Amino acid sequence: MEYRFLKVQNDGRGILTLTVSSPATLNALNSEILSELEDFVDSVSASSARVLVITGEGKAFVAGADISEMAGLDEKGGLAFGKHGARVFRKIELLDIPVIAAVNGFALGGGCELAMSCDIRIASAKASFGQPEVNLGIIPGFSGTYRLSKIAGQAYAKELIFTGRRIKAEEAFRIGLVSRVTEPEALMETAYSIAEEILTSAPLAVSYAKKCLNENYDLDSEGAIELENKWFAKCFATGDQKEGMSAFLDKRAPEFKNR
Ligand code: CO8
Repeated sequence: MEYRFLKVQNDGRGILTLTVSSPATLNALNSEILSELEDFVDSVSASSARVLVITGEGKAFVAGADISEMAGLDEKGGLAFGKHGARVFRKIELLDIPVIAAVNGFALGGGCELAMSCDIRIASAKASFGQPEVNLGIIPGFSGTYRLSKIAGQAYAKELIFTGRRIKAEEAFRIGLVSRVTEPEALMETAYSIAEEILTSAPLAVSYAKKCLNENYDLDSEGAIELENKWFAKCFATGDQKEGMSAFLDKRAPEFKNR
């Protein structure tokens, strides 16, 4: 499908790149972009892609939800808009394949929430993050209160959300919001080098690891340990486990078949 606000690039080897592209409004997410994003994420689920990289065009990753669209909403409209974004971001989080946010610039409000729905976040030294919603009379509405608390701890999330303060990439790194900070020109190369490393791993094992990590996020220790036992055991029903271990013992490179 052709998109108005999304650019999709397929390297032909399993790495997809999605660029949110509405630079005149710093890639702010309106309903139309969210619908395109949802359609794209659904298509990724049905594809043979192995890694998805998400970035933004120009000086922003995504500068938030579209304030001009939100300005006219009433309570019912706010609920619908919030649910739309939260649903799309949850779909990203639940994709079977790893998703890397390559944060090139402003990741504010819904933009920070989009990044937090990705599995891995890396940032350009020029990037900045924040949940400035209180400055507009609202609170984060695309699951930011939940995910930021989980990622950075509730005290930090409360400080960031109550103040609406914008933080630089280095601070985002210090609090664990991103796992690497790169020179701006090295951002995409770094994202692709992580993606390349993932491509050498057994695809099903990566997908089981993601499911396990996602599912144990909300469990207590007993539940999380039991869940890991379940996913670990399931690996032994795959051809990739047989191949991975045979290849190691035969001292050759594995040829994973994703089954
Ligand atoms: N929505 C709509 N338009 C935007 C947005 C946005 N979030 N951000 C920037 N723009 C537009 C500007 O209005 C401007 O348009 P124009 O050229 O027509 O005046 C253009 O983008 C360029 O922006 P600036 O001139 O402001 O660029 P600067 O480099 O000077 O500043 C900033 C960049 C600091 C990013 C600044 O644009 C800014 O503060 N933007 C708003 C950031 C923000 O508050 N984001 C959070 C929005 S709220 C949100 O995301 C809630 C998510 C959950 C929603 C749930 C709903 C129920």
